Amino acid sequence: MKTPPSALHLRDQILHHLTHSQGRGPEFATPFDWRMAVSYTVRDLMAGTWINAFRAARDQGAKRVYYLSMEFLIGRILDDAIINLRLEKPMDEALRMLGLDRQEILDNEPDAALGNGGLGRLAACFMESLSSLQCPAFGFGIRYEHGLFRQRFEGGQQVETPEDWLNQPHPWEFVKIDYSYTVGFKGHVETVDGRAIWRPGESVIARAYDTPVIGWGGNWANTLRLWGAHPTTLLDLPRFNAGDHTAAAEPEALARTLSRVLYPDDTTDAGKELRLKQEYFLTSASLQDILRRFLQEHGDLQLLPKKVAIQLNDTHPAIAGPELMRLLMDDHGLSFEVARDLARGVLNYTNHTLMPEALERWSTWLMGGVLPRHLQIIQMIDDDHRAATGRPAHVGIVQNDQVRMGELAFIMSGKVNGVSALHSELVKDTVFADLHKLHPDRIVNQTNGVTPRRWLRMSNPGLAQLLDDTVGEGWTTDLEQLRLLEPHAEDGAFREALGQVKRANKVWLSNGLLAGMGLKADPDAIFDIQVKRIHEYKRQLLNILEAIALWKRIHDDPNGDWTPRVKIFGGKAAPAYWLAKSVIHLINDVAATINNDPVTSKYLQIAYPPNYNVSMAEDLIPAADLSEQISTAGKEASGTGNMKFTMNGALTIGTLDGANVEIRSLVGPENFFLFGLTTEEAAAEAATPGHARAAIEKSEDLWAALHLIAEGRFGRAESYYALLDRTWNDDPFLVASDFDDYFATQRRVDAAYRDSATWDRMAALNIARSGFFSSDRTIRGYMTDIWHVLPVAI
Ligand code: 4GP
Repeated sequence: MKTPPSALHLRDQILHHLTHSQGRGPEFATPFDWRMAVSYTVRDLMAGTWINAFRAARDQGAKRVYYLSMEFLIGRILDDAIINLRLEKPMDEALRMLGLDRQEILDNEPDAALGNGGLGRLAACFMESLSSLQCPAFGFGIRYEHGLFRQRFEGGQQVETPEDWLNQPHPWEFVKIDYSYTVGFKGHVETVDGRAIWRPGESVIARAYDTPVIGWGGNWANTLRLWGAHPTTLLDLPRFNAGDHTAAAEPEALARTLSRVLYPDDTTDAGKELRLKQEYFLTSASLQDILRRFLQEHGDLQLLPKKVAIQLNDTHPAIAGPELMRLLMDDHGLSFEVARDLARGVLNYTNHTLMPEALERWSTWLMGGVLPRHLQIIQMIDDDHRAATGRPAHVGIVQNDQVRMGELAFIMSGKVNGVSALHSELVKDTVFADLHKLHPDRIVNQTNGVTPRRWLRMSNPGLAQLLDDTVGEGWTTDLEQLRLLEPHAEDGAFREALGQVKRANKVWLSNGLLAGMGLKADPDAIFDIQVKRIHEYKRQLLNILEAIALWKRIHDDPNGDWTPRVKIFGGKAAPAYWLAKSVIHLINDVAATINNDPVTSKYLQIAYPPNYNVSMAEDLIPAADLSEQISTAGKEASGTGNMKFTMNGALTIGTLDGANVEIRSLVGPENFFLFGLTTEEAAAEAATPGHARAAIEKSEDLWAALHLIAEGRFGRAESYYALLDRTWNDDPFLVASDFDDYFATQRRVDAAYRDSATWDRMAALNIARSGFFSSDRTIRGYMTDIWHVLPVAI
């Protein structure tokens, strides 16, 4: 652990950067200037460590990990860096000396929203754990100018606008213009002297933008390298001079489009082509960079598997198999067999979902047009695999004129992993059942985790302090030490202190909700929170229907002994997913009615703050009493939000899905509110004709809730006909079948919450038993079982 600098030193450095980096005197400086000056001051404290870490890995000839991901949902960096460098105290003091408001500085930083959901936030947690564990690694991604869209509500409906985080200087990155690679597309393949040569028809330059990721204690930093796309020729000068100014800028426009947005709508052919190009852009630039470094450090290509481990985060970078083989065969002259074995020796693939829409498929027509040489290599890989395994005809990469990226990733990987115990078994039984039979040792499990530095120490300082005072600081790097709390769960004074921490977090959140959306939320009510992407399988619909049914019951008996509750939702729907958007609309419409009902509003309120992101999660999760993890069993691969809530002392209401299964078994079934069908039962139910209608007709509460919507009690009924129709007649995610059990379990939650000693005891045990869900444990698992890499001493 490094000795942190003094407050005086920090103050002087901040003033130095204000003058010399921002060009401002203190009396003219805006919050932005101050935030930049503070960020540069903190960055200065990471740069040396960062360079030393890289040097140590190189000098020791260490094996490196490369994490390829289309998403890195980093969020804000400043506070995280302050915490990991252990600068909290001197920095607070320095800011005080300068008369600055710490929170104002932190809130000035835009979220780096370079991701959509779980997969991207997992990648960010992994980057932090890799550095904290001193595992030499690079994260490779795309420097999206706009990241994920910003969400607003208009008339209760989601409206998307571009995120503009790069519309201002980004203080954390270092541009490495010498690390620039040409990435080609289209064109044709020629054979010269028996060797294939791809002559691309278009190309762009990928340039490295590096952000150091500092680990706990400031001993090690790895690199997050984001590729920005630049034109190969800056300007078509002859055309410009001929007066055709717009056409002259075409090369620039072409390149910029590539790194402009995350998830362009790919319902059109142009959108599909752009998405495939983005995936190839990331993959090709990263592999060229990996090979360059490897050849400089080790020379002999045969050593690749000993020195390089590449992780493919979902199928998005699955073109890595053919691309690496292309580089090895076409540029380095290796044979197909040697290139294939080397590629399989370094590549591994993580599957993050069983949802069919996520297992990417590209038409051979598109693949052949954009990446003609890769399509040839994919055919060779497929033929070779068929010959080697004698597999059945329906198994393989190219089927029905489509290239199946899941199969490609599987066949080209040494290991394939799922992200929770249940999910990994389902991967074996469902999406990759045939391939698993052929390669029974390939699929392994690595249950997800989250970094306790950001998700406890940083986002919940009150709880972190209580934990430090009670069991010492050791949990920060060894989360299993939270077990030491168990005996304290029986101690009334400790429970009291824990309850006070939670209440303070709820007051903070209430103030935020009041300021942000004018909602007065009672901090003594149950704070019941569901935050995640809006998706049918995650069943926000189940949650809002429960709210309607409860509202009706309160209305029918306004003098009843109700337990006050504030239901909080957060999340975005994919722009083209209209059913999910209809659920957003419904939640907002129901909220508008319920929150304005004088009879019920002291018992039930609904808040849906727009534009859920990492920073909002950091405010919401520490304030939660109840964590909603209510997906249809068998559909959520793991979840990581569920882990964050548990660690922060929320109790879970959930199904036996994803990592909920492991959470429940670790915290103890008596400390978890379980409901709903199991994976097997859900599959059987979904296959039963008329299941939805039958379930609705059995349930008085659900029947009433659906009728209230259909009668137009919450906004215009026509807005919800499609949603209602789907719920009555189809309901593939079994909202109706699980409704009554969910409703009854929520009433058990109400009763439990009234006994605060019991509730706080359960909360304490949830925290104490959450140690398994540290991403340090997950990364150690990858290091041992998949990457075979060791930490490096410095
Ligand atoms: C998510 C899964 O939905 C979630 O269960 C899991 O915890 C997370 O990946 C990390 O493994 N999947 C995605 C996606 O975010 O885009 O498929």
